[in-house]
Amino acid sequence: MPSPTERSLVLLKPDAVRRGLLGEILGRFERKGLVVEAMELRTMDATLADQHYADHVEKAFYPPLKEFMTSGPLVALVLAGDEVIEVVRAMIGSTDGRKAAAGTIRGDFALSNRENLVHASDSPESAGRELALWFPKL
Ligand code: FUP
Repeated sequence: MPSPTERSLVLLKPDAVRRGLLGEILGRFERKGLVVEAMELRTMDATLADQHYADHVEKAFYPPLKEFMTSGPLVALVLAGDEVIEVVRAMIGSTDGRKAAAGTIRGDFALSNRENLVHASDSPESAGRELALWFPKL
């Protein structure tokens, strides 16, 4: 039996929506060969922010992060493909857009450690948790 295709929870953050970069970012994932299994424009509320960033709620950077993430609509995606979690993490680059490698999404389009355009699950465990949070019916 082949193993089921892996899934990742990806968010195109409010800065990506405001800056008109949805097509650019989504196009990169599509051209890579990843499959969009679900896609929804929605605004994160405070409760969802605290759940999504459960590991970060106590950190000093969390209040402004929460403010940013709830500041407007974002696009929540389920992407599927072979080793999609690792593949998407490589495509988005490191957290700080100023340090992210050229050729990555953050490296090419972000200049901030907070407004960095994309979230993507970083492990199978976080993908499972985040997919259940954002797309409980899937
Ligand atoms: P990443 O997995 O690359 O999104 O990064 P983290 O899980 O470490 O951080 C989650 C989000 O917190 C980042 F996308 C941006 C924000 N953040 C800050 O605002 N300041 C920091 O110093 C670190 C992270």
